[in-house]
Amino acid sequence: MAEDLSMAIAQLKRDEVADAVETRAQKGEDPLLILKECRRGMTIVGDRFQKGEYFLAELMLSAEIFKGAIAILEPYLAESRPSKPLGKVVLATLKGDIHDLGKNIVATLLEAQGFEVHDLGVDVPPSLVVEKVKEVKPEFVGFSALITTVFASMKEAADMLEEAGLRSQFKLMVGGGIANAMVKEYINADFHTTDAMEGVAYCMKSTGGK
Ligand code: B12
Repeated sequence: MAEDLSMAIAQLKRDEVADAVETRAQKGEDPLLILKECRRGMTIVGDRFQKGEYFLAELMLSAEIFKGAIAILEPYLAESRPSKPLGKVVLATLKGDIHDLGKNIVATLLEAQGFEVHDLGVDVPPSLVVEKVKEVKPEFVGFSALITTVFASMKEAADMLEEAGLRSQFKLMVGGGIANAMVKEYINADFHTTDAMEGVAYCMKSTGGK
């Protein structure tokens, strides 16, 4: 069953994916597990793209199919939203990178846990992050990074935040396909992950939640 959904995404079967996600969510399956399988399918799409078996058109179609799956899952993911905000989070995919599917998932999950999320979008100039941090004074800033060319923008944003004297006021997280210990160290972040739920757990723990 799990294989089926990943493969349906990998094979770009839009209707099959939507049907499977809807049916399984309605049956009460954990939406996070369903999401994980969808993501596995996207990894296969990425591998095929890298091998030259898929082209940009297929990448774009996979993104549409994935977005459809998220739209179906969103109400299930957001079910337990508490009323009082636990803290504020500024999220961004920085200049040079337009991938946002992962960032949007993190935003949904953080909101579901009661965080106030300020999502700056994609291809965000580092100066905008600094402005937003000054304005909302978040406890967390999260960068989403999928493509290696975004390293420089993330470093620039982190340095600008440091120079503005803001860096000690929040925890910096980096997530997405290229987030690893080396990237974390390079931008002097506090936390890195390739899993949205780990990011949410980190925010919960840091704010004294479970
Ligand atoms: C879909 C896709 C696209 C779509 C994006 C649509 C969109 N709205 O996002 C489109 C078609 C636009 C696209 C374009 C390109 N893409 Co693309 N794309 C992908 C693909 C297939 C899937 C990415 C994805 O959405 N995965 C699903 C999400 C849910 O996973 P995720 O982002 O990792 O997020 C999870 C976690 O990481 C975490 N997370 C994410 N962010 C954050 C942030 C925080 C704070 C936290 C806590 C957690 C967290 O939460 C999520 C859930 O757990 C990947 C393949 C892959 N293996 O990733 C390639 C891939 C990322 N793309 C790639 C490339 C090369 C490109 C292009 C340059 C292609 C081109 N020639 O034009 C352009 C880039 C344009 C640009 N300037 O950004 C390469 C990048 C290589 C590299 N390392 O630099 C990849 C890896 C494919 C490959 N194997 O070659 N792409």
